[in-house]
Amino acid sequence: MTNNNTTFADAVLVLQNACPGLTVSTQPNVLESHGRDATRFRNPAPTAIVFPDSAQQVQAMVRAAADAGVPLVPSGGRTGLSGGAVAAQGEVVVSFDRMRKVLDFNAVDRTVTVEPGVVTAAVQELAIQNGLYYPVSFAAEGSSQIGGNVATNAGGIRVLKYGLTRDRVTGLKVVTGRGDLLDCNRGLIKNASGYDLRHLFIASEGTLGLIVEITLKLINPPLPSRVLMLGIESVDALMNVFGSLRTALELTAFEFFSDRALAHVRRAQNLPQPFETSCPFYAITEFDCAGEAEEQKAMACLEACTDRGWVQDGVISQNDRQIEELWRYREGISESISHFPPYKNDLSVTVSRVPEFLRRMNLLMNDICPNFEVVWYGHIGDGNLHMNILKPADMNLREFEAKSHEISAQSYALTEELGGSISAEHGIGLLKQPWLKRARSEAEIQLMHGIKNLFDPAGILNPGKVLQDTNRMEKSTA
Ligand code: S2G
Ligand code: ZN
Repeated sequence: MTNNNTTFADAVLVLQNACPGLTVSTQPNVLESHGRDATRFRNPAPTAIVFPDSAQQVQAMVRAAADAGVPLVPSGGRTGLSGGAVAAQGEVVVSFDRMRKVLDFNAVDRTVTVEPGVVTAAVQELAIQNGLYYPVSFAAEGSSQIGGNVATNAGGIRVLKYGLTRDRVTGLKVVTGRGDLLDCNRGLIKNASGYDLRHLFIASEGTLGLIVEITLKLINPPLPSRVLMLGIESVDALMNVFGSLRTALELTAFEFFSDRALAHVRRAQNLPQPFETSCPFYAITEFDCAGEAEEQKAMACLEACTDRGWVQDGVISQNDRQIEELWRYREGISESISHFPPYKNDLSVTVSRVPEFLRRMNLLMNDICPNFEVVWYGHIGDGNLHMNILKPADMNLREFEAKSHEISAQSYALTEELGGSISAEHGIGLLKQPWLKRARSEAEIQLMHGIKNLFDPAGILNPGKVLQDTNRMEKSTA
């Protein structure tokens, strides 16, 4: 039921009446595909999927939904990893698949303005076609949508040099839960006219407003780069190599993964052993290499790291094809373990705390869940580590989630002790909502509820995501 006893089926009529021409689907296969994201811990159960084709349709629809108390779940490329786009309680899913227009490219401002349904890779391609570069890059970029990237502040592999999606957004049009259309910052570089509301909506996961237009700042194309893949003996050695390379070179990325991650991605993608030596850890790093000078610096640094025993073995790319081949070892990991499925922990600490965090978390995992396979990979360069617990084949999903939840009670307490976050880039969504208090103080959570009530007084925007839904409490499993 909605707030005022409108049944969800009637609710769809309410939306259609308010929004003539609105495309609606209740086809079972569409309800299934569009009622979820990339997570598999909740079964999709939306009432309908609506496909608005303009900001005006979104506005009319949100106003009607707010009046009738119809919960709306925004949905982009459905690549999310925290259940943020899952509709498991009869909500109406708002898909942006029909809002895929590139509205403007400005060569002087070096900006592109797009609708939320434009795929990330299409923005990257458009930048290249205009002699520029959109630097946010990650494995799902071929299907994720820009609106979802902004809603979760997507990071990816080159945050070390280029920052996150937030750093690229210069303008944002958003329909709030009141149905107001806000035009935040209007593409300006400087604008000191009060609170920058743009930054409230970025990473709000569709709980404060529905993003209907984004202006993104593009940059000069990167210098030619080279990629090193290195076999590393220990966590301390990994951090020593990172420190040495970032001192000697301009790094764009410094990623790591464990030997287990390598085994999974090699099996799934039929990749050869990268080099002769097998090691507990592997690093993949990319650096600007305009010519001979940088290459020599890289080789000298590598030699020094090898002499110190930090690097056991390694390979350097000789051409663009090899750059792509080496990145496959890192970018293919997520896909290679998705079938288990994994219970994903997207954790971050300050870079200086990575060694202690990795060491203590590994000891904790060995102690409390020695029979679970834990696969590590992630972005050492920005302190974001992905700890994936794989579901054992003989354990059912519910039991696995319950056991993983018990593990989280301890792993998130350790993360909190080290001043870290229980969600670095995937968002809180639905699945991490019970653990929000591990990353944010009670005072902050209360303020977030106040902000939520201000922008979405009817509580219809993605209820139960990020914050506990005060209207329709999902039983708290914390
Ligand atoms: C990564 C992608 C999703 C995952 O590979 O850096 O953020 O599997 C992830 O965690
Ligand atoms: Zn990541």
